[in-house]
Amino acid sequence: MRTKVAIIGAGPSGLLLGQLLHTFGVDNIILERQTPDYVLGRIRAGLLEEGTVSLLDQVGAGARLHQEGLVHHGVELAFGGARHRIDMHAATGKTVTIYGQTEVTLDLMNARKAAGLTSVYSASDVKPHDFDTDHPRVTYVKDGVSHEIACDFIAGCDGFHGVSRASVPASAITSYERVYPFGWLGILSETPPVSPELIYNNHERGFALCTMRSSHRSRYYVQCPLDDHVDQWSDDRFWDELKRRLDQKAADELVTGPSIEKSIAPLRSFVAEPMRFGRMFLAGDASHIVPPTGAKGLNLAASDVHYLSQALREYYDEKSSAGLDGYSARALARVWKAVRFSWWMTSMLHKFPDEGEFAARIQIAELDYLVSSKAASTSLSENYVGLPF
Ligand code: RFL
Ligand code: PHB
Repeated sequence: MRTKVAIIGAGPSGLLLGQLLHTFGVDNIILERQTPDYVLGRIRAGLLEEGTVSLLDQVGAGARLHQEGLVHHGVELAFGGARHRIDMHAATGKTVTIYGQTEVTLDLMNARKAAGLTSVYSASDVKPHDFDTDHPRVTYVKDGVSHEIACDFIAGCDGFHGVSRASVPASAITSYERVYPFGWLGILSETPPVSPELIYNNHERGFALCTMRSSHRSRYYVQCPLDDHVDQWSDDRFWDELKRRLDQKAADELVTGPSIEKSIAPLRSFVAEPMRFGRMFLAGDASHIVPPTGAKGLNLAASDVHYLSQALREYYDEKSSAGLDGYSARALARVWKAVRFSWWMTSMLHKFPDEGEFAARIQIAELDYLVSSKAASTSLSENYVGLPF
């Protein structure tokens, strides 16, 4: 088999890259380790920046998003028992859209199917080869049979635990990492959201986030110890802990119900540099991870593949390698700003087990400044709605 771009991973970055390349006439094949149902079952991100929405529009995968997505103009910060609204739209003229990653993935899968592009699911032992030469290849095994794809370029869109970054010699890559001493326990429930906009809560018992997937489906998170297991968290225990971390009005209005999903995610900031190794390019979680506090992970995956697809279009249409040569620096400049924002939001909103009352008071002072200063709340808004790309 031969293709121009072999894409490893059918998460949001691989699928969106595949569709963008298709609109530019660049053929591509996607290799994915899991089944489509497994990929669709991963409940993750829920908040899209305008830039991400316009990329989905650009590839013809935005129709359902515009029908079902919830457009938010503001966000709430709760601390010291009170809630404070930040009007992001007034500050920036921009909004964010609540639309689940599962739905984004499904829409992109359907667009790929409609375009008749090749995806190989349940591909095992996927390996990139010879990306330091002009003739890269990817090998994989499907149903016990070995296959090889010859290509011009490889796109490593295979997430944090993928094979692409792991195939690069250690001497060629530098990693930067911060691991946080807590996780997020999240549940999904078929209940109306407690409030029309998201509420980020700083509380002495720990952080809590009220978010949603639709007008009748809620998503809530509470900060929990890293070594907690979901089995220790009955639904009743979760709702009780969440209520204790909310302001009185939200606690009174919270509608509880059985969870339909419950999981714990560790929090990490991670960046691997560079994002290009010869003819292999990394994008999305394969090259960087942010804690979910700023809702940036999926949106960074989208800006990476935007830059990469532009560079590949330039290569094929204009015979210029300038975009490919500049990809890593261009993507990383945006990545690091989102890494900074997500780290800052995480630091300001969570209870750090090894830090005392001084750190807690500094957090409250910062939050108080944020909601009372136009400059500070504009800065938060600019980052939250997404820096331009
Ligand atoms: P993904 O989604 O991990 O997809 C990678 C794909 O590659 C496949 N794969 C392989 N395929 C073949 N061979 C191999 N050897 C392979 N190894 C792996 C995997 O099966 C998978 O299908 O990475 P991608 O595409 O870069 O997308 C990144 C996003 O999924 C991620 O950044 C977000 O989910 C992060 N995130 C959030 N991002 C936001 O923008 N807004 C949010 O509100 C938000 N909330 C979240 C989040 C992530 C969370 N968790 C659990 C990590 C909330 C949570 C709780
Ligand atoms: C979500 O809806 O799952 C979500 C929203 C905002 C975040 C993190 C997660 O910061």
